[in-house]
Amino acid sequence: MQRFVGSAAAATAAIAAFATITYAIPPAAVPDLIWYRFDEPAGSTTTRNFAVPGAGFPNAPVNGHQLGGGVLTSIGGSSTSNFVDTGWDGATGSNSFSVYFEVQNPAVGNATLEYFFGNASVGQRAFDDGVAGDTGIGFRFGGGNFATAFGATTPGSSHEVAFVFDTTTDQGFAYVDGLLVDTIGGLTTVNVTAGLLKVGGYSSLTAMQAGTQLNDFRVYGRALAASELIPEPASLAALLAPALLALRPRRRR
Ligand SMILES: [Ca+2]
Ligand SMILES: [Ca+2]
Repeated sequence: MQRFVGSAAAATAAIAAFATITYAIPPAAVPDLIWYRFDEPAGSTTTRNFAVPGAGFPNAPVNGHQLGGGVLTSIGGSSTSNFVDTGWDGATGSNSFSVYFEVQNPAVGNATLEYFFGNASVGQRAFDDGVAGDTGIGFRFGGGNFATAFGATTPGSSHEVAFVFDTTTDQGFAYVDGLLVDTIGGLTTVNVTAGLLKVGGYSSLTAMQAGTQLNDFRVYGRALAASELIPEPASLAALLAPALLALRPRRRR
């Protein structure tokens, strides 16, 4: 009995530690185009692109929006002056691509159409409200049809979001916290015009809602597989497994 209590205490401590983990495990693969971790100290005016080999600026200018606390925090306003300048034209041609990011939403939402990122030259854009609904993020892969990350902008919530465009099957996918929530087809490969991919805003339209925080923003020049986007329950189980295995010998004593 004493041993069991000890094991239970260890398990409780382990679970308490895991409870501090906010997000599921991000994709293991290093992005090849864009990877902003936003870990620069407050007041920094550029953010490093950790992608290998990377596209655009190695240190991307951060206009308007604020760094600090390991995230990018939106100040709202216009995307004309408030955005991260990737320095990359965003044109992926007929190649597949994927966008992954973490978002923390303000405690109080709104009904205003606001933009998270996009490339105006092709109308490729991610936005909340409007046709994305009150708590969704819609992404028009090439300016046309869009997939929706349902629930991704619920006020006060934080989520991992991924949009995957597989040009070999001409399908678009939206994932929230590793779970596939939307699949669309018939996109056609229209993402061919050079322009500028902005992060934290889009074209000259409204930047993402003030107080919205982005983290771990990634662009891959390929379609991420579903197996690379690990759902939270699965990742929690993976984290718990070593602790549970460690408990087993004690229980046998
Ligand atoms: Ca960070
Ligand atoms: Ca909004």
